[in-house]
Amino acid sequence: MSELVKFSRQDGVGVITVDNPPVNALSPGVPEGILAAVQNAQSDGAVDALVLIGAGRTFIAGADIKEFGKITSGERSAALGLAEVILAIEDSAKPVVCAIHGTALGGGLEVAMGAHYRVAVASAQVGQPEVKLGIIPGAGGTQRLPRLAGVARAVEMCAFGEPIKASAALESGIVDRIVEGDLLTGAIAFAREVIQRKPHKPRDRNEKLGDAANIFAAAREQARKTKRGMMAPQAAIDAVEAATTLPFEAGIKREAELFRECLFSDQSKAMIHAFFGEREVAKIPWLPKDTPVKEIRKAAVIGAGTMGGGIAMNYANAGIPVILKETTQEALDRGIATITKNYANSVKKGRFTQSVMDQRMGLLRPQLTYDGFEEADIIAEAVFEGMALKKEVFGEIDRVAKPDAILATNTSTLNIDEIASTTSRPQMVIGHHYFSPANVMRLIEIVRGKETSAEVIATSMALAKKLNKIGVLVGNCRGFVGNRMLHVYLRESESLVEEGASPAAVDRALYDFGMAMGPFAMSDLAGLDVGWRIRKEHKYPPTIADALCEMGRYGQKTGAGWYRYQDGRTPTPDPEVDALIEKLRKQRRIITDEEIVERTIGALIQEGAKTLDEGIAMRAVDIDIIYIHGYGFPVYRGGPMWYGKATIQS
Ligand code: ZOZ
Ligand code: ZOZ
Ligand code: NAD
Repeated sequence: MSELVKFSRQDGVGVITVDNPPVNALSPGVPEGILAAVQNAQSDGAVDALVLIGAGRTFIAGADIKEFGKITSGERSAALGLAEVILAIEDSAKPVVCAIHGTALGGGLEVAMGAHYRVAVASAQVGQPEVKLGIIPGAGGTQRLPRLAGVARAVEMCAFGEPIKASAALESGIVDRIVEGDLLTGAIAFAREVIQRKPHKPRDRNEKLGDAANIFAAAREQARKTKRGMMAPQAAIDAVEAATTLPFEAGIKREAELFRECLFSDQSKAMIHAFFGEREVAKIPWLPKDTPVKEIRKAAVIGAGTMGGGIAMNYANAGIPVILKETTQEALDRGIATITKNYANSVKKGRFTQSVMDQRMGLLRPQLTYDGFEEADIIAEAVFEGMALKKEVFGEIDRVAKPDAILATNTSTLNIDEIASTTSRPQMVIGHHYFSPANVMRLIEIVRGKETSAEVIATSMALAKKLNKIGVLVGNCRGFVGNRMLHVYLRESESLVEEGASPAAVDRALYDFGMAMGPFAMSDLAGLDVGWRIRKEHKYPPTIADALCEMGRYGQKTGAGWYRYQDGRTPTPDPEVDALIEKLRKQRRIITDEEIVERTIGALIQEGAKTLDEGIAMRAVDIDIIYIHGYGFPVYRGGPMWYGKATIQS
């Protein structure tokens, strides 16, 4: 048996154990090992049934994603041979039971669906998350899943990629039993129960394929909206549809064609880059692995505006009690009202229950004083953007915070070292730069000052994970990485308007490029007054955005900015803005979408390269992850640096 797959016998049952840490991926050697074990078992008189299980923390979490790059570069042949291995499992004359704990994902679930039965512990999850990598299941998943779980469930899992819990898998027929107690013991007992039954091949089970009416059109429409610009979700729907129109073998062939198209696309390369990038950014090569990490049990946030409220929600969502301090009752009430509205929206959408909302609200302590700050393990400042105010606030925090508290600023652009210099402990000061809406966007730019301690950095990275965010460590300069790039991107966007484009045309071109929002809608979301303060602070030349602020148009928060907002968040072009632009613009010429994308995204890429040269960004992938998770850059383009490189190469 191969090193990665072990075989033993217990109670007349052959136990095949995949042991390929950390996630038992189907790396070279694993499919071969499973195949050999299944084949040997057919003539093994001491074995009447087989159990396939994963060692360590999980069942098989999928194909080895690192191998995909070798296939597309031609280093390896495209056939992973997995489909044949799964057929061999399915054709076994002795029943095969897969025993699932942790996650059975992608190729892992496909292997499990080749078996005659599946049992799982209650905490297990199963899924076909391939679309998140820009591909579709390529080893029969789109053909066997609808046969086990019905077409609707299969479309949902293959096209949208979210895993489901064991209980839902049981209900939909993917899993046959939930095992209480030890999984292997339960799986062997189950295998012994079914020894006398003739193994029923999943590929022959056609009874659930008939309920497909309207499912595909509705799923395609939903994917167009929620997976905008991505080819894999549509391909996954096509592949599941093939299961309902073609015999199994032809369906498998169709799936393989679609899988190849996706695998060789630029989209999947970009999304695989982002998958590994999300993990890469957590690794800070120069930070010793044994750097102590402080536990964050209590938090305090200063400022309950656009950002402070969202930051406080992040702590409450993670179960950490959080004080929220403001200067006036009115501002505090407004902040709490926004938090309440955001939570209530999520409850209304069924994201979580009212009792979860109540529990989270219960963790928030709104107040106007520094009472209780002495107990906080972290104090996060999110007051107006102005050095004088930040210094004043940090001076106050320094007096009330306990000695080992982390002092974090959410400043967008200001010098962390200058802020730290007003405290008696600059080593405890760091930037935790969140992105609007702070409760939604997953990025935290973690900005280190020249004196920030290793422990504070390590704790900040660990805290990001605890808050379900992605922390990216960057250096200190005006705007750090993300906003330094944003500055040139917004400046270029405004230049396009000055030359003749409308804000709506610029936004639409960039939305069509794949950005979650165009630059003007995004500025309205962030608050035009924030940029205004920044420009005044840094003495930048006046802009059209400044003129809008002078008219009291701060964006979503005042119901008007570059656009008008009748119902809170939906932008509508406004003749008042058109008139202002007409007055201020320098020329009027026709500007194409190509020019818009080239100039704005080009500016991002160039500035990104500078932050890299200067060592402000550690790696190009850090910039990519910052833009994907902080600014809604399309993941299927891999981030600005990846996109820039790909565009130059093509
Ligand atoms: O890691 C989490 C996860 O979600 N992994 C990805 C699961 C996935 O997408 N599976 C589907 C893969 S694609 C597929 O299977 C295609 C298919 O249908 C086969 C097609 C056959 C082709 C036929 C050709 C004709 C997971 C939930 C599993 C665990 O999360 P954690 O937070 O506990 O751990 P992570 O994410 O930090 O991961 C730990 C280390 O493992 C690496 N890794 C994870 N999944 C991997 C993988 N490496 C290779 N392949 C995978 N599938 C991960 O990068 C990380 O590594 P380090 O070095 O950063 O520690
Ligand atoms: O459109 C999505 C998106 O990602 N947009 C890009 C946002 C972005 O670029 N943010 C960065 C701004 S820059 C920044 O923050 C750095 C900084 O320092 C700036 C400082 C100076 C800037 C100068 C500018 C002049 C977005 C996530 C917003 C919405 O997603 P969808 O389009 O998919 O729509 P939904 O309706 O499905 O929303 C998803 C969840 O987000 C919630 N949400 C949306 N808008 C919100 C909001 N929550 C709070 N406040 C808002 N304004 C929405 O409710 C939903 O949550 P669930 O839980 O209910 O599903
Ligand atoms: P905001 O105007 O919405 O909120 C600031 C809040 O701070 C106000 O409610 C104000 O009353 C309060 N405040 C002022 N002085 C205070 C004090 N001494 N003590 C307590 N509260 C005080 O501004 P915002 O958009 O939330 O920005 C806050 C900070 O976050 C700024 O540094 C900004 O640059 C940064 N930031 C903003 C965004 C964004 O998109 N808006 C994104 C990232 C970072």
